[in-house]
Amino acid sequence: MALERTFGIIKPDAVKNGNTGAILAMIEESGFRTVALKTHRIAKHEAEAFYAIHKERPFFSGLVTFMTEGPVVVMVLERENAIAKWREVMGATNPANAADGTIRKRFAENIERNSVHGSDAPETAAVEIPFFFSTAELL
Ligand code: FUP
Repeated sequence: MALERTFGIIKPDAVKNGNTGAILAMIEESGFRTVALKTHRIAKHEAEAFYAIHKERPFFSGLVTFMTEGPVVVMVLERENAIAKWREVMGATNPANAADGTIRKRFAENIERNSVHGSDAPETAAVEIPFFFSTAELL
């Protein structure tokens, strides 16, 4: 199977709580190569654009406030079947439903402050990767 790339974020709750290193270790132990990785402070207009698909949802403004409250780590991860595998390692959106051994089960506070983001399909990854990374950063 061919290598695939996905996009991930270590969200403000996890960075603030000092869980960045543990999450990166879980990523590497799961066989991903980090193609690109950097810290970033997401601006309000960036969060609104990134989550535009949710703009009519009741949680949208809280989500934007949360994603802009502190620094995040944005990253591009590569392995076979990367998109599905990263979603598996992350666990369910709501940590109450996340499987044992997943990042969200271990670190997430609740459905909003849920520690990590991952692209949910190839079309999403194709938009999310260039949202945060230039071509030169991905060489
Ligand atoms: P996921 O792909 O697992 O990140 O989940 P969604 O795309 O459904 O939701 C994106 C983000 O919106 C979640 F990570 C957290 C937030 N959210 C809420 O705050 N409340 C909800 O009820 C659903 C999602």
